[in-house]
Order: sequence, then structure tokens, then C-alpha cells
Amino acid sequence: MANRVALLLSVGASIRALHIPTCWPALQPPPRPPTRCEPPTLGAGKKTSFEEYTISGEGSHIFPLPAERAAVKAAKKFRGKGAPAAKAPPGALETVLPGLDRSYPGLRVHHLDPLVLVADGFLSDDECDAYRALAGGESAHELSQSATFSSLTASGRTSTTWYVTYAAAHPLLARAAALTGHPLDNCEEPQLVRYRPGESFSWHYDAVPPTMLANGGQRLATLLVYLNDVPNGGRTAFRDLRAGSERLGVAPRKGRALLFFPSADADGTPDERTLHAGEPAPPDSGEKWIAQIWLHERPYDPALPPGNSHADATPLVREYAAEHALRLDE
Ligand SMILES: O=C(O)CCC(=O)C(=O)O
Repeated sequence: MANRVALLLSVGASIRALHIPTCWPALQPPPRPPTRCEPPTLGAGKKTSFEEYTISGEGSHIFPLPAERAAVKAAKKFRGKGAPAAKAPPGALETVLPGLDRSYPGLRVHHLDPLVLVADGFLSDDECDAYRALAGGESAHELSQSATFSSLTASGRTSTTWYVTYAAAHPLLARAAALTGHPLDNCEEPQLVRYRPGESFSWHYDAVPPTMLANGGQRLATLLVYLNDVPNGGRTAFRDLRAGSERLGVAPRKGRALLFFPSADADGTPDERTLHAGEPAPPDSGEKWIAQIWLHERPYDPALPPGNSHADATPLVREYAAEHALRLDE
């Protein structure tokens, strides 16, 4: 309990530092204690000490879940390595995010409903290295705590996060805009995240809680790019989604992008089927680095690093798109 209060206090402090309104009851514990579910496996059937929690069936005071939980179902056809997105049923992608380019190079469907997409080679090796090198530099602001909203759902992150300027992240933004057809102005501050061996981010939702929708509205899409290979572990795992008989998990491969859609509704209801985690990697696996952005419903006002602005990135994004033959919706 003392640990939880300390965590909540530190999250509250960091959110105040980010100028995010704190009208959610940060110091109240969730209505029910978390209950454990079976631990995940890592590699060839090895158990990890990764703590897993399940959200109570009624959700929490931040995330009231719908009364009827939608069936969690993976289409058989799309299990395993995924199917080319271009072959997905008509409208399956576009109804989730109008403007999504199903013919984006390498885009594959790993889960159809809810939609989980993966694209290898989304960023080049050099682009991954350049993004990673932003840590500690002038274009990046280190956060004392994650800016994710899910602390009260008993999730915990032990990794380190930096907010990065849009300008410095322009290759990622240009590719995100081409893939999603979504305006740059709706994008939250790009993040850079480092997991040291054994660090993790336990089960959480990415959806914005109902009381925090003022800036940009709901997060419509999560786009995450792995900046290095992690030989064993470190997957992004979806607790309730299956790939065949196994839990759906996406392994970190340098340049690989993962795209999914965290909200069921603009009112702040998470799509509870997207509960996910960054699994830990064993000590000999080295670090895991990711870049990530969230696309909102409406234009988003950045807070960090000081002076960060979409406008600074716009010419760079256009130039990059022209050089790489990417189609941008203007
Ligand atoms: O590191 C990962 O694989 C997942 C990260 C994540 O879910 C988050 O930062 O919200």
C-alpha cells in the first residue's frame, strides 16, 4: 500500500510538471485489489517474474468499462506472422482509422478485431540510431515518470521516457502521416523510451481517461517503433489477444512498427481488448529502445520539451516525404 501511495504521489507530481489537469482522483486506490492471472512465457517456455495484473471486470474509477465486454477473437487467417494488409476484408482497416493506407509497404495485419498492424523496416537502421541518440540531448526532455495515464490500473513502468521535439522526430512523423493519413498537428509529443534489462511496463491501456480529454481529445492510435533488436523477450504483449494458441506479442526488431487503436469510444472508454504491456527481457538481452507517438482526435498542444511545436517539423516532414516518395494528405 505504501508503495502504491508513493507511486501515485510521484505520478501526480510529474503530471503537474507536465501541466496536465489533475482533476482525476489521483490518491484514491482502485476500487478492487488487482488479481493475478497466469504469468506469460518468455522464449522457450521459460517463466518470468513479470508481475501481471488484471483489471477488475467493472474497471476502475478512471476507466469504467462497458457493461458488455466485446468478444476477444482473432481471425484464424491472420494469426502468426500476419497477413498483408492489402488483403484484409474491405473496410476492415478504414473503418478503424479513415485514411489508413492499407498498401503501405510491408504493412501486415496481426489481429483483425481489434486491429493490430505491424510493418517491418518502417524506419531504417540509421534512422533508429539517430532517434535513439536523442536521449540526453537538447531535443529531448527526460520525464521523471511516464506520462501514461494508467497508474491507477495497477500498472507500473520501470523504464525511462524522454519527450522529443517534433522536428527531431520528423522521419517518424512523416512515415506516420503517410501510413495513417492523420494530421501532424494531432500528434502528441513523440517519445523515446529505454528499458534496461529486466525493466518493463505492466498491463495498461493507452486511452486517455474521460477527465483528461481537453488537450486533443482521445488517443485514436498508438504507433510504436522498436529502435533495436532484442534477441529474447521485451515483446509488446496483448493480454487478451491470441495468435493461434499463444498470447499475441510483437517482438522488438530494429525498425519494426506496431500500430493499434487504444480507444473504443471518444468518451475515454478504452478498448479493453487492447490491454498490453512491455515485457521485460532477460539480463543478457541488453537494452530495449522504442520510439512512440499517439495520434489524437483533434489538434494537440505540446508541453515539452519547452518550445516544442508541430510547425517547426512541418517543412522537414514535407521534405522527408518528398525524398522518400511518401504520399501525405495535405
Ligand atoms: O515497450 C513496449 O513494448 C510497450 C510500451 C507501451 O505500451 C507504452 O509505453 O505505452
